[in-house]
Amino acid sequence: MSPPAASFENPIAVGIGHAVTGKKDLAVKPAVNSQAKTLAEMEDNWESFSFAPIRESQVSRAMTRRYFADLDNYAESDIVIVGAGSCGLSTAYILGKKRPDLKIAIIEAGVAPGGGAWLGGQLFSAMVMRKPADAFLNDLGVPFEDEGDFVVVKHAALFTSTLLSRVLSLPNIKLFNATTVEDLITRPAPTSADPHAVRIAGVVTNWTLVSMHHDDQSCMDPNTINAPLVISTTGHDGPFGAFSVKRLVSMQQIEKLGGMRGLDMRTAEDAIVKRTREVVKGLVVGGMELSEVDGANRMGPTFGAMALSGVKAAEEALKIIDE
Ligand code: 48N
Repeated sequence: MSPPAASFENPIAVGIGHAVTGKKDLAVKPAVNSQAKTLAEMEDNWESFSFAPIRESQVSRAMTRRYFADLDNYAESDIVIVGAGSCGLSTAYILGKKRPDLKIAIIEAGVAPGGGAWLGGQLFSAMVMRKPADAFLNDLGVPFEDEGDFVVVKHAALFTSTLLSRVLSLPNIKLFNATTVEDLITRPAPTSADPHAVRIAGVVTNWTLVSMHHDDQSCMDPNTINAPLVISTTGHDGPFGAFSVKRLVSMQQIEKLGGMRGLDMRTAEDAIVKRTREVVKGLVVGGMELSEVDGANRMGPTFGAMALSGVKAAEEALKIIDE
């Protein structure tokens, strides 16, 4: 008989015997705090060092209970953000701060969120943002060097890790990483112009490794999250880039993609921020995914438009949610 289930209240399961071996497990003594209370107390004291006792099942339960409680809680979300790159995270940061009453799920295909914002460009580390995006950095508390018309964050990872930590510390936001949105939930929303029009009503998800292998496996059915509003910021790059807008074309909700144009920093960033919007009912698109919709130019290694597209996407979302 396996040991009684541990619980959040009583984090200790006492081993009472192993069904398989029949041996009496050593009772896991009630956890005691390890001797040291501060790092200083540990120094030069390693021979007497020990961690508090643990049982492997406690670790499993500590992880799985929380994960599945989150899945249950966010199965009905107020907003789903697809893609945790610089635009998606900026959107989440603004929304999560402004509206602690909203339940926001972020779905990120990569194990590591952040998208293309861990490096400034190519393999260089400094991140450039053109003014007035420095206002976002000030709000976030990220230091930068002022170069007149633009500012430079000494390492892109400083921006992305700060933004990520702010977002993940918000109680109304849950990040599901290593998870892909592989389809959109739709509801009929016919209009006089299009009797087949739909509105987006949530997302269809799967483990990313599963989403990448539908061609060589079958019947790996997905999971779902219902939400009245989806904000798609899936970028233009990578295995799933521009996912949602490509799906809108295949569902015949938009006729065709404009296709991202060549690099022109001077026009690209203004266009992306200004055009961040609800592309079809229930779906706001921001960041570089938008360049694929409208045929906007790309801007290359300057990130102000990603941050401010996130600010605009949050604003558009609140207009829709509060309609
Ligand atoms: O960083 P990205 O790719 O996208 P954005 O729009 O947040 O930022 C774009 C920016 O990094 C640039 O491309 C810069 C400015 N360069 C421009 C240029 O001209 O070259 O983040 C998108 C995130 C990624 O983390 C993907 O893994 C994720 O979205 N993603 C998805 N997550 C879940 N489900 C999906 N279907 C999906 N598709 C992409």
